[in-house]
Amino acid sequence: MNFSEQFNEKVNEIEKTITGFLPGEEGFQSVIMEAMKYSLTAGGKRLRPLLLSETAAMFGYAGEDIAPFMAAIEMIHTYSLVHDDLPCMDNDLYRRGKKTTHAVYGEDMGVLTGDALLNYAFETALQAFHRTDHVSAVVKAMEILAKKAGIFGMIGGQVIDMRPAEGAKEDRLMEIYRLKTGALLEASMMIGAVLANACDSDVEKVGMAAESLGLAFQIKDDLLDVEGVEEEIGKPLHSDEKNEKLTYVSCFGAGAARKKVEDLTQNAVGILGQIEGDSRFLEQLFVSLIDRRK
Ligand code: GRG
Repeated sequence: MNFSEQFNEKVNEIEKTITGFLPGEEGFQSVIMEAMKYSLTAGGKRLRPLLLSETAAMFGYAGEDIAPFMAAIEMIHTYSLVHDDLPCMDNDLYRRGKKTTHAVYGEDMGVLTGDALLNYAFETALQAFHRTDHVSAVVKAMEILAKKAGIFGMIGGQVIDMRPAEGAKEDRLMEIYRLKTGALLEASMMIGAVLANACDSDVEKVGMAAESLGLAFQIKDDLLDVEGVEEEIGKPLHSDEKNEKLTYVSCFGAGAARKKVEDLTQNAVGILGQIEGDSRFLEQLFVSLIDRRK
């Protein structure tokens, strides 16, 4: 099988894994379960659960404690998008070619759907304790998940991004990207490594590779916002300009941004190469993201 066949097969499996953890639609509050399902099944690339399971696989691990974390990280990612689309943040009506959650269910339910996904992510991840003999690895994975999603990770990055710029432009931008985008990619790969019982130095290297990948991923996202194809991306272009956001492209130009995406990706691949294990699929995945179209 070539890379894209392997990729499609793995993503199809991930779809089943993730939807299998969704709560049943029941009770007077069933609209919230419906909205959680709507947002979680709206057509994401599933990059974070894929990074998680493939990092574990690189270390030769495929235990049952992985699946709850795969679902949990995608729920956290989805909550961040649901909240990011709200009128008080980016105020977007379309994502992935579909109406955003608040556009379908109302702003009140949009807020609550994000909250529900975040909380349910931890309820889901906790199921890993019932699927492992290696409790300390699951504790470590929970710590990574909580920290990287929070004020020292994704939420922290979003806070800096929402505030008027202070200090050096490039440093500030990179810090936003490292936290807002990179932190969840780092969490995904580090959790995979931790569950696979990788040594501390390998977990650290995996984190460094993911950090570099995260920066590349966000700069590519900036590029897609100015030169992507609206029908492929599934939302209007130029949203950064509309929201007066500084981006790598607006600061340094599209050419410099493309070069940066390649350099950061090669750096990430190089770090993976320093780790013993079969990293071929992950390396191909990293490189494939340079030319992603959505
Ligand atoms: C609201 C707490 C809170 C955080 C918001 C993650 C984020 C911070 C905002 C979402 C918008 C954005 C540009 C995030 C940067 C990360 C990013 C590029 C997300 C899109 O990830 P993909 O491309 O999404 O993996 P799909 O649609 O494939 O799931």
